[in-house]
Amino acid sequence: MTVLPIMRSPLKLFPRLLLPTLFSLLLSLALGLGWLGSPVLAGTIPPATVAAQSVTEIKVSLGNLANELKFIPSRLDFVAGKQYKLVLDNPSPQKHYFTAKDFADASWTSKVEAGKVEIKGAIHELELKPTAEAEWILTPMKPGTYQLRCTIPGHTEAGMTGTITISAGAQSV
Ligand SMILES: [Cu+2]
Repeated sequence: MTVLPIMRSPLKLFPRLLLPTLFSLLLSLALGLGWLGSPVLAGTIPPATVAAQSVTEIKVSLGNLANELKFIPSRLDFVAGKQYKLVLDNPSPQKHYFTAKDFADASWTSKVEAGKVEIKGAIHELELKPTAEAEWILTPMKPGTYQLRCTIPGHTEAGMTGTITISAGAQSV
């Protein structure tokens, strides 16, 4: 029905010329948008960068208000090659250590932020005083099972330990 008025129009040649022209115009538009759209998107957020920038946050408390000697949670699971923000806090009335040397050696540390200090380089142990908080941004690299403990005398023995795993992730890169 919509085509008929055109075909009845005095310019009888037009329908045959006009329709292909319209189609090619639409096609050019679609392609043009595609050509314009792709480089712009690729320029701002390349897929590889999106994957690299997504950070998984894991929170761990060193002790608690009741002053129990434990990490909460006591089991931390990571996937190799992914970036994590390990958020540590100490809600207990005494200081604790987050000691995981082998895990730290098996990971690539981007930085540690605590208070107004930003620490870069190898980190094996973090001391958190009461109410302290720290953020450890790292990428676990070497799959395995690693020990976590607090090295304050008596705390490991009292059960202030944990298990950290790094599993081999889907290495798509
Ligand atoms: Cu402790």
